[in-house]
Amino acid sequence: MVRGGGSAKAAATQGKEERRKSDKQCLSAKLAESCRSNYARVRANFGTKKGFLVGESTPQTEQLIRALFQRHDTDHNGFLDKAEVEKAFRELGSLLPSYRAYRGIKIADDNGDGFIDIHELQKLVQYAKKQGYTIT
Ligand SMILES: [Ca+2]
Ligand SMILES: [Ca+2]
Repeated sequence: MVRGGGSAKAAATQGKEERRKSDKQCLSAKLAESCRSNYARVRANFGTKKGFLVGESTPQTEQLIRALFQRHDTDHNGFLDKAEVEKAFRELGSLLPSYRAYRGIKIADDNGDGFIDIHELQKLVQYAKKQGYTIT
């Protein structure tokens, strides 16, 4: 019996499904080794495409950093205070989050009230980007 192209397609779909499942496991279980190699493979694939090279800054990086800062407005008052900025830098992997928060606010806080509002956020994002923080 000759197998048609249909079964090959079905197999491919199944493979995709499995991959999606394993991604979900990575997120929920945070269980390391197999997931890490999974991500490494995905990243290696992306690495060959322009714009996904490590260290290259993309608009996407900027958006992700911005989103991260916005997520750290934990009291949802529309401003980032120093503690919130500090937590954001810590999540970015900063070794000196307190110092980064101090510097970042000093640079970005145009009206000098000690808080970062939505208009000042762009400067803070630029500062973070300049320090080489990236989100993958
Ligand atoms: Ca806040
Ligand atoms: Ca301000």
